[in-house]
Amino acid sequence: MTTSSGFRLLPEYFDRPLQQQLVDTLRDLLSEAPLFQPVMPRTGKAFSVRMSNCGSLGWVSDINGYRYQANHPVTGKPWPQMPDVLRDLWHDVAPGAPEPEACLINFYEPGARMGLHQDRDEEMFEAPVVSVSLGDTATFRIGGQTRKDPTRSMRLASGDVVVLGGETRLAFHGIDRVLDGTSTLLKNGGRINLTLRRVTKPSQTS
Ligand code: MD6
Ligand code: FE
Repeated sequence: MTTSSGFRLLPEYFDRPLQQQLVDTLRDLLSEAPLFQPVMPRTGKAFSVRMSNCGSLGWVSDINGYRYQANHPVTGKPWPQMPDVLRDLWHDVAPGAPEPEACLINFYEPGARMGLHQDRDEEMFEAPVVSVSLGDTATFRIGGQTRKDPTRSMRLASGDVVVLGGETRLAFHGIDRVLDGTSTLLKNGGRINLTLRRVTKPSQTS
């Protein structure tokens, strides 16, 4: 077993009934904070995924750059609270880490992908990034800390949890493809990925 600081893939961490509950929770949450269409900084090219967030901070990308902000870019409202089931997951797989502040919700329609990237818009990298996959299986690629490092691929199925911690916290990773029709969890198919992060440094006094 790998240590809590490195890379971990926890297959079917959430069983089917829990996945279903999570989807129901997300449906309510997305009616409050609808999916929006992010675009790349500078070029304005649309991402192939749509996004939303929950928690005190949400990750957004627009023509001006990538950043965390407290409000939904379209509705202007604060992001909905992070559900307890996701906080519980965080504390289970990242024991001792400060509270998670952001949960990015990515929705992949069939055909959507996510280019190789690092998660590095946070102010601290000591806490891991924890992800949950729901719906259709995806091909996930992960490499090293530079774009040129060799990569390996693995499938992420519904209910799987990935932890990028330690030396893999800044590893390049992405989604090559989503395998259409591999899950019946989402009525209209597609895939949801949730990524939980600590964004700010915890205050020294607390
Ligand atoms: C995805 N995941 O699974 C994209 N980032 O759709 C990520 O970008 C990711 O799975 C940080 C940590 C784990 C991840
Ligand atoms: Fe990522």
